[in-house]
This record gives sequence, structure tokens and C-alpha cells, in this order.
Amino acid sequence: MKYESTNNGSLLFPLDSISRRDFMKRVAFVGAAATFTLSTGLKVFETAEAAEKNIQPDSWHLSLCPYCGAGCGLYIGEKAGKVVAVKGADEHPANKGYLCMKGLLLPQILYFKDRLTTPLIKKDGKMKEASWDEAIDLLVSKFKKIIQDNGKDAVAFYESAQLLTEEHYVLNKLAKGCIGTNNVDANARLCMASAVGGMITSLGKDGPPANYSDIELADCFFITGANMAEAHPVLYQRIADYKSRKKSVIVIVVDPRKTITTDIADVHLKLHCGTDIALYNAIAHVLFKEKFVDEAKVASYTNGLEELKLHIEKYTPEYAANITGVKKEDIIKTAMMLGSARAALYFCCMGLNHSSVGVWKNNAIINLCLLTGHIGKPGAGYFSLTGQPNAMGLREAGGLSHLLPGHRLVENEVHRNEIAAIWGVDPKIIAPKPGKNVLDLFRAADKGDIKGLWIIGTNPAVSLTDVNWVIKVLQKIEFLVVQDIYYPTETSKFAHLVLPAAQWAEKLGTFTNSDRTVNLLKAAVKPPAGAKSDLDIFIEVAHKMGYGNYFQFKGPEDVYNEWKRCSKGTDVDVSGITYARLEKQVGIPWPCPSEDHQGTLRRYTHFKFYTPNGKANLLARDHKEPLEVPDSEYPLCLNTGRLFDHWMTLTRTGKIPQLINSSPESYVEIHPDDAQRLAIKSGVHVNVISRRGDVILKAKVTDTVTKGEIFIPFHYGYLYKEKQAANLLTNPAYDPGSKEPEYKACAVKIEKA
Ligand SMILES: Nc1nc2c(c(=O)[nH]1)N[C@H]1C(S)=C(S)[C@@H](COP(=O)(O)OP(=O)(O)OC[C@H]3O[C@@H](n4cnc5c(=O)[nH]c(N)nc54)[C@H](O)[C@@H]3O)O[C@H]1N2
Ligand SMILES: Nc1nc2c(c(=O)[nH]1)N[C@H]1C(S)=C(S)[C@@H](COP(=O)(O)OP(=O)(O)OC[C@H]3O[C@@H](n4cnc5c(=O)[nH]c(N)nc54)[C@H](O)[C@@H]3O)O[C@H]1N2
Ligand code: SF4
Ligand SMILES: [Mo]
Repeated sequence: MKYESTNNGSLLFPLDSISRRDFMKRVAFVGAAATFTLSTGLKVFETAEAAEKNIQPDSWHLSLCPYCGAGCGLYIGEKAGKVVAVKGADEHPANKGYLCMKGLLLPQILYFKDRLTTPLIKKDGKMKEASWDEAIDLLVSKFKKIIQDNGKDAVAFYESAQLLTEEHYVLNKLAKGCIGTNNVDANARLCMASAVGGMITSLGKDGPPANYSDIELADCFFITGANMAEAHPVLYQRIADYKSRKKSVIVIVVDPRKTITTDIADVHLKLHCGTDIALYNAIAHVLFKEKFVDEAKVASYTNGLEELKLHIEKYTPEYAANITGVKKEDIIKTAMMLGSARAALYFCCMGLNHSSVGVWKNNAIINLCLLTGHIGKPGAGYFSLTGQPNAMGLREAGGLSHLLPGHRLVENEVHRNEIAAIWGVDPKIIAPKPGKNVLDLFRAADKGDIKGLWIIGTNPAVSLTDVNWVIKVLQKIEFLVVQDIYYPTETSKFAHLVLPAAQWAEKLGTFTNSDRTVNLLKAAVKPPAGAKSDLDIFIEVAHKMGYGNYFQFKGPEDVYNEWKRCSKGTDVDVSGITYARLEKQVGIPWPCPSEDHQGTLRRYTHFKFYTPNGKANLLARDHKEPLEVPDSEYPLCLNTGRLFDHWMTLTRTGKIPQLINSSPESYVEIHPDDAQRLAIKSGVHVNVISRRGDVILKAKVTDTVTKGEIFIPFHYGYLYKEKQAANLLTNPAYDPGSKEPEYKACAVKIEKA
């Protein structure tokens, strides 16, 4: 058995040269640090049972992976009503047949023992099985009573970017267009909100300019706040493969940690947590100074060139080096690389967004694209990586508390009228004020102002900041509904009503992945008896609430067709994308205004932006420290993030031995100097304490982190083990523009456990 080791130390599995059984055995031994390339030929992965009994699928259904926003195309192998295998779709433009381990092991998630198959109602403190009629009647009567006694805004919905676009659309129509509350927010607030804020303020509209096909056309990659090797492995593998084929390709990675992604970097800018703006401003400073900015040309498509030039005068490489801890020579070198690149792609993710200056960080990056002309041309552009599989579709369909479908705003009267006309409702029903973002929603529930909360497809008792407080609030809510695929989760344990949902492979609908590509997900099998699709649940509730007239949908395609009408003429026009087309063609990127249109790979090719004068905005942003910085009592800065084999709060991947075994418990990365000061050795358990809570974790002494900074993966909730959740420590403070929490910086101390 021969392994190929790439220049980044990750493993390439020449799968066609090993047997399937060998591969399965091997998977069990591979740690979190490995990424995989499955060479074309054998990309099938079966359930253990199917492999054991050599079961061949009866049919293959073209669909999509339900995990990260890379949006890998795959086929679901079905036999006798069960999913027995998946294989990568060679023809899908995102992954060209490759899947990471999470995708390959998908069949197992359908058949865990804790799959919900009946609604549950809490009676006398105990969960009791209930019929669907009982469950929906309870939900409807409780919500109606709360609204009657306390007003429409006493109820709220907290949904998930892992739902289908059709589901977002229907839920938002019910809340905003029928009940009349804008209190619908989503976990996308914890994720993409700052990137969206950055794109809107700089370019005029949400949605990244570039496309995955730009990867193989770029000659420089600027990857910042993104650990692509672990969080978007298939896209990372594309970059790594391309770089190994084309030696002149340059990779620059900006991250406070050394990661698997930094392994392929020509330059790793190991900045202090939260100091990006100083770094990007200094790069801009050098770009001007070294005459890489064609000022006349840039002025022709931007506003604010002179102001920006003046603003960044003080951001000399020396000045920024002091703030960021990055050597001034490296800042200059990076600027020279970007300035001389023909085409650079700027991949950005949560290292930018999880910050109290998240919007500004994205503005400062987009400034660099605009100054260098790296936008609107092959191989170039700002590229906000989508975290969850359908965070794009969620925003398209209006799934945040300030949005309406088609990237419209609740505050805008014209937008409200346009949507009310399509919904067939009185425009006055749609409230003109944005609803509450998720953290404020929990604050309002804490005060007793929100009394009915319906949580769908998200696990805030692990994933929100300051989860001690979140759990207190969950316990206090008068009527809490949780709609999930398993029971229990850390959140559903506090519910008064639990609704069992169908999941991936059991329901039909669309997702939009990172590069604006709309994909169709197939229902390859029926949900377990007793579970219903989120869409069917929303529609049933709408009917029972008395809004049946507005929800006369025969199925997901009907819903999609109504959503399509909302998109017509907007920047996110999907009116040319139909289910019939998506059956034949894997993925079409919007805008796609007509059925003979092939979709838009690249935006802004004419350097016309969605601002009043059509020019993009160069925005002068200043460095600001995180809202909680280390001090003498809490001397360390906590950074949190992801591991390759683990998905979010582990409700799915945590039950798959091949995945969870790579890191079965949480840990904390501590720099050797800090460890020495605290007399801590690798392997011992330590107590990490913030102003809000504490965790007890195994120490990993390593120079992947910088002195004064520590790292904890965020995946583990209390069902795994008490006192492991990184969010027991984090600060529930947010960016004032995007309201996205500062997950990646708060002050902590470490004591021996
Ligand atoms: N395996 C796996 N993949 C996933 C997910 C998962 O749970 N597991 N979740 C998906 C989701 S929802 C998301 S949002 C994405 C997230 O994908 P990523 O954003 O790539 O993942 P993170 O590990 O959260 O953060 C990325 C990096 O940001 C760095 N960082 C921290 N602070 C700063 C800073 O101030 N500046 C800069 N420049 N960098 C900083 C961290 O050290 C970390 O390495 O992943 C998606 N893919
Ligand atoms: N400290 C720290 N905290 C973080 C982050 C971080 O980097 N650091 N990252 C943040 C980010 S970017 C994100 S996106 C959030 C994610 O946090 P969550 O939204 O809590 O993530 P998941 O664990 O994926 O939750 C999805 C839930 O939906 C269920 N589910 C799956 N499929 C379906 C379905 O089809 N229907 C229904 N109804 N339910 C379904 C799953 O079982 C699970 O309970 O975490 C945030 N929290
Ligand atoms: S890279 Fe993302 S979308 Fe692709 S298989 Fe892995 S988790 Fe799924
Ligand atoms: Mo996310």
C-alpha cells in the first residue's frame, strides 16, 4: 500500500489501488489532521452493513452533501428504501467527484438510534410521545394565546442555514407575512452576517463575486481567517492540487494559528487575534507606496480613493507590525506578491466574521481587491466562503430578521409592497422594523418579552455564546418548541414540544452553495414513519393557524416557483433556474434570468456595482481591539474554531466512530511559554476560566498558537461531557453592524484542574 504525501503533509489516498475494505479500515486510523483525495474511479462509500453484505444499490440519486458550503455534488445509493452508499458526482463543478470523510460517511446519519419518529410533549417534567395532531394543535394554540395576550412580537423563530431554500421561504412568509412578526433569525447570524455586511457596504449587494472555477485561473491565493483544509476540505484540496501542478502559484495565509492550511502557504502571516484591519491597511499602504495602484483606473470604478489613501498613511508596515505581531518584512513581501499578481482570489471565513469588527475586516479585504483590480476578472475576487450548506439560500429567501425574499429589506416600503403583492397579503402586515437578531432575541426572552420560541435545525445550547446564560434562558421560556432530527440534543432537553423532522436524503428542495450555485437535493428515501419534512410541518402549522389560503402548495417545487417570482429582476434572479433544469444539470449559479441563460460564473465583469452611482466603495476602517481583551486577571486571549472530522455540535458526526474517534474529547492548545509559566504539561487536565464560565480540558502544549493566545475547538456540548463547551467561556458581544458574535476573542485564565 503506497501513500503519496503532498507537500503539505496531508495524505493522498490512491483509492483505486486499495480495496474498499482496506480503505474502510484505514479510515478508522486517520486522525483529524488528515485530508483526503479520492482519486477518480472508486469514490463510493457504503454503510458498514452494505459493505459487509456486499449490497449493491438499486438506484442512484444525484444530490448534494448537507454539510459545508463547499456544496459537493454526490449520488445517494438506495436499496429497498434505505440509503446504503454515497459517491461523489464527477460532473459537479464544486467537487468534481471528490468528497471528504464527512460526506463519505453520510449514510450512517439516517439510522442512528436516537432518530426522532414521533412528536414529544413535556408533561409533568417528562417527555411523552404524542400524535402529530396533538403536537400541532398545542403549538398553534400556545402561539395564538401568547400573541393574543402579549402581541405578535412575543413569539419568535430561530432557524437554520441547514434548511432548504423552500423551507426558509415558507417559514418567513408565515412569520413576516401572516403572523406579522419579523422575529425570525437564524444561525447564519453567527456565521455569515459580517461578510454580508461587508459585501453590501463595499459592493452594494450580498453574494460573492467569484466562482470555484476561478481557483484554477488564479495565480495567487490570499486565504484569511479560513482553515480551508479542515472546514472546506475539497476546495482546499483543489487549491493544493493546482499549486502542486503549477509551481508559480502563491499561497498567502493569514491566521493566528499554524493550521493544516498554513502548511501549503508560501507566507503565513501569524497575526494576533483580531488585528486584521491593521494588517490589511498596511498592505494597502505598501500597494500605494510601491505604485501598484493604478489610481486613475481605480477611481473610475470606486468611491473614496483619496480618503482611503489619506487614512492608511499612518498604517506603515512598522506601525502594523507593532499591532499585529507580523514582521514588517512579511507585510511588505505580501503586498508585493499581491500587487504583482495577475489574478488573486481572496478566500475569507470566520476568522474575519467572528469579530466585533467583522464587517470592517471584510471591507478592508475588499479594499485590497478593488485597489489591485482583483475583481470581476478570471481567477480574481473577494470570496466569502459559506459555512453552512445553505446560508446563501437562507439570505436569498429572506431568512434573517431584517430581510425579505430577493435580498430585500423589511425597512424598505417598496420592498414590502413588492413581496406582499406576491404573497397576496396586505402590505401593512409586514412590520417595517427589523426583528430581533438571535442574541437580542435571547436577551428579550431572558426579560420575559419573548414567551414563545420555535427553534428549528440549530443547537444554541452548544453553539451560541455564553451557553450558561443560554441554558438559563431556555429553561425560562414559557413555551419552547424544538424541531430536530434526533432527541435529545443539548437544546431539545429544555423543550415543551419536540417535533421530528425529515433530513438529508429524505426531502426535496434546493441549496445555494458558496459560489452562488443553486443545486437540487433529492428525496432518495422516505423519512422514518412519524417524521415530516420541515416544509410540511411549516405548511401544516400555517393551515392550522388559519392562513391556509397563502399556503396552497402541492410540494417543494410549487414553493420554489413562488420564491422564483420574488427573485425576478433582483440581483439574485433565479427565474431561469427550474427543477427540470436542475434535474439535468448539476448546479446553476445565479443570477440566471431566463431558462436559456447558463447562469453567471463571475459578477462585476463590467466593474459596475450595486451602489447608487454604480461604483464600489473603498472604505476607510480603523483597527479596533476585541471587546474583551486580556488583562492581569484574565491574561490570555481565547480563539475557537473547527476540526476536520467534526461537524458543528456533533449531533451527526459525533455518532460516527470513524469521525469522532479522531478527537473524542475537547482540548486546549497552549503555547509552550505560557505552559511553562503555568507549569502545565501536555496531557494534563486544566481549568480554563472566563468571566462567564469555565471548562476542564486536556492541555496540548504546542507552538501552533502564539504566546498569550489559546485555541479550543467549539464542537463539544454537555451531552458529550460536562464542562467541555468552548461557549461556556465566550463573550456574547457582537459587531454593531452585523450583530454577529465575537466568538474568536475573549479573555481567559488557566489554572491547574
Ligand atoms: N469540519 C468542519 N467543517 C465545517 C464546519 C464544521 O463544523 N466542521 N462548519 C462549517 C461552518 S458553519 C463554517 S462557518 C465554516 C467555518 O470555517 P473556518 O472559518 O475556516 O473555520 P474556523 O475554524 O471557525 O476559523 C478559521 C480560522 O480563523 C482563525 N482566526 C481566529 N481569529 C482570527 C483573526 O482575528 N483573524 C484571522 N485572520 N483569523 C483568525 C482561526 O485560528 C481558524 O484557524 O466551516 C464550515 N465547515
Ligand atoms: N465558540 C464558537 N462557537 C461557534 C462557532 C465558532 O467558531 N466558535 N461557530 C458558529 C457558527 S459559524 C455556526 S454556523 C454555528 C452552528 O451551530 P448550530 O446551528 O447549533 O449547528 P448544528 O450542530 O449543525 O445544528 C443543527 C441542528 O439541526 C439538526 N438537523 C440536521 N438536519 C436537520 C433537518 O433537516 N431539519 C431539522 N429540523 N433539524 C436538522 C441537527 O441534529 C442539529 O441539532 O455555531 C456557531 N458557534
Ligand atoms: S467538503 Fe463540505 S460539502 Fe464537500 S463532502 Fe466535505 S463536508 Fe461535504
Ligand atoms: Mo457557520
